[in-house]
Amino acid sequence: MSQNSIAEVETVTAVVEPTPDLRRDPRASIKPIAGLAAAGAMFAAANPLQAQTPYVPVGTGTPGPGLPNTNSPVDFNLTGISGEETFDSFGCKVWKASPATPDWQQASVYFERKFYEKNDFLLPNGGRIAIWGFEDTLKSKGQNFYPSPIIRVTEGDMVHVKLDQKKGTHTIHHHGIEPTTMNDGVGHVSFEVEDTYIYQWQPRHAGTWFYHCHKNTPLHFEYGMFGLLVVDPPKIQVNGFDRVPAFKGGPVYDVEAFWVADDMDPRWHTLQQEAGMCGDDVGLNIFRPQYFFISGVANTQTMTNANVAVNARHGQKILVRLLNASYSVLAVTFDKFDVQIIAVDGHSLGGPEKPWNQPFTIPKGQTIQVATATRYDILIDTAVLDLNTSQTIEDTVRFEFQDWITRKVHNATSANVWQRGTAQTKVTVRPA
Ligand SMILES: [Cu+2]
Repeated sequence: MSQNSIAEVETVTAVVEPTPDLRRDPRASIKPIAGLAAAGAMFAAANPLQAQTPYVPVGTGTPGPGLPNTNSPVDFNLTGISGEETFDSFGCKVWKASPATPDWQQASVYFERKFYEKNDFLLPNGGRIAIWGFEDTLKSKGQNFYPSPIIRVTEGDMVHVKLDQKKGTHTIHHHGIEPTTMNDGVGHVSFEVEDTYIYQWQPRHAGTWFYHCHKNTPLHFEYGMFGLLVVDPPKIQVNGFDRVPAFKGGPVYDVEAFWVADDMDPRWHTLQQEAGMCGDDVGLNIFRPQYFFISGVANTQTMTNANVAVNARHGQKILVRLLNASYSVLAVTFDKFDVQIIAVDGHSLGGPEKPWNQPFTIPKGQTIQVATATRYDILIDTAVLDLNTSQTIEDTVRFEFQDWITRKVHNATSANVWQRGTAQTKVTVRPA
């Protein structure tokens, strides 16, 4: 285990080459950033094949079935499923266990996620902070990424995700996937994982989701226990090539980007795992973020960082998967491009499965307001934008982190850029 994430990012960089045609492949274009930790972290499962043309996303799991189901059977009398559930009887006495997965099926895709605690995460002002997250012990063992590595699967996969954790208790909630209660990772309606548990679920709808710990959720999420979860539809053939649309009947895209917004209040990163769970007041109603990140990149670096800034060519379609993992209202504005919202919270707009709704356009200069935990799938079709295709066009994208009550940008007048609740990046479209 290296001392901080910079080395880890360099490790990733060492095994991949930048894509020669500027097609954006987030997992193959990670560059180290001097003085900053964890850039590009969630795309650690580098796959050079993704540099191929045309772009075809690849799942991040390992072919199943994974491990056998050897833990002890569930005692449902001890879970929140059949037991009496009141705050006094259960609220801070959640069942802690490591049961076997009920209704076990053979997996087609297998993942491992192990709890990590990292006390020296480097901040943009040179300070250090404690973060927690999930380590992918199959694809990037020993590397502690923030946000945690992406889980990417295909509709209909039988997915197993083994949580392994050695400190306190935690869970994994695959947000929006809606598996059975025991596999939903919500401690208060089932159990918290004491040692290991294999979550089993089957995604039904392609889209952008995320996963996170659901124990003492506001705190564990703030500590960093989250990552993106992408479900792809089955491949289709376009002009003789395998392609993967955004969803069944949805657009095929050439360039894919991931923007995960997060903010950190350093005071929260000093609290204990169970702080506040038994009704004690530890100040979880007061959130004063001091640091702001897009996809693990501090706001001082997002303009140029290859894991945030997007590169495409005229005529290409760009799909941005945006998650607001911050506790602020996120305001996102494209200065030059009209963009289309084609899915919200993992649910496609339009297409054969959703004939009752439609994608909608956000004109340039108009702000997209994104609540906490919300995902927007943003399509930028450079072919329909009125651009001079012989020139390189740069669009500046502005992010504002607004206080959830006052709606003012956090620390807007701070003399320190790193402390202001703003970030910028750019989308560059070059001649084909
Ligand atoms: Cu946790």
